[in-house]
Amino acid sequence: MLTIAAARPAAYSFDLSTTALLVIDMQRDFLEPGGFGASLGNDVEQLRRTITPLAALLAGARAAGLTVVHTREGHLPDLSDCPPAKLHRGAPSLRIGDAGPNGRILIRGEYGHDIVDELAPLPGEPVIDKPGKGAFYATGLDALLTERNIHSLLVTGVTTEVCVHTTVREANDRGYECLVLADCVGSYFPEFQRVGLDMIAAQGGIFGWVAESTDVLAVLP
Ligand code: C5J
Repeated sequence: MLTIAAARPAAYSFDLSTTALLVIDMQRDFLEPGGFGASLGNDVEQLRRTITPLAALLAGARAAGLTVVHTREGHLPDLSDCPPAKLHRGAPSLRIGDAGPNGRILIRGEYGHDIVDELAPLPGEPVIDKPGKGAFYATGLDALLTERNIHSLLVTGVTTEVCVHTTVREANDRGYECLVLADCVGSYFPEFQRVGLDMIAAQGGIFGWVAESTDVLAVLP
């Protein structure tokens, strides 16, 4: 067992063989100009600070032999898996499926839908394509983790209050113990980043635990 004493609200213990590093939606569509995040009026620079610590954590996790799972939010080219409520919401400059500088917005197979170069999955690392915010909804993630006897998740990615939160809540309800790495999750809104992390660790860890990636790297073999 490895233990992160500095985790809040209390120490977090995990076993390498039953833990996965989950990397949520580190896609160009959220982290680079011209994508879905920018089309909603967001400053993508707010998310880009996660790339360097996450790349270091990814390298450490791979070296330690941890299971690594990536996710991508996006839709089929015919949008048949995109509910109208999602497609028509708000007033983005480009909607899901529209042509943007990185290809069609949030469409599987397009350049913008893929993961940023710095965090590219290695061959053999599962990549879960998901149509929703939560990584468990309409995907094979739960089955994949169950098959590998994984019950602890080190959670990273974007955005903190949307896909990270939704996934952590889904995971918590399914019995997974989630440690969210604060420096490896990002929000377009600094106040949501702070409150989003506080909400996870509040009330005795109502959804999980929070720590820094350096805390994990310090205990990995
Ligand atoms: C959003 C996500 N923010 N990956 N998606 O729409 O958090």
